Amino acid sequence: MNVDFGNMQLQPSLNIVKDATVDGVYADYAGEVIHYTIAVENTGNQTLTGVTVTDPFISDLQLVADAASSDGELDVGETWHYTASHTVTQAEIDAGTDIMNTATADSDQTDRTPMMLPSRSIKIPR
Ligand SMILES: [Ca+2]
Ligand SMILES: [Ca+2]
Repeated sequence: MNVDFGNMQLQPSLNIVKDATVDGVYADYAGEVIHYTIAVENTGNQTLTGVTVTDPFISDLQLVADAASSDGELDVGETWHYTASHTVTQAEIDAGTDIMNTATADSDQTDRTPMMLPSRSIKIPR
């Protein structure tokens, strides 16, 4: 049996968006917590499975459990949300360098080019 898919091409695609917030404009003391929200959207035309988000800088990355994520499949047009945080260290304050981190999203269907998000920086006062 032949099935004609016409010109339909499978184009798996992910988009990742991240935001970082901290009380006030700056991370200005050790122990202050930076909160991250990460959203991963299926911008292609194929259901994505095995979706992972990694960020070596933050340790408590958690998928928000909801109707969209509960089936383990990131459907076309669907967005999964993640939360994470980082507690500012004295060493980071002393270094005076903006706190940057980079999240990467991947899936079974998009394994050739993991989607990397440009670093989002939190300023440390100088
Ligand atoms: Ca602050
Ligand atoms: Ca789903």
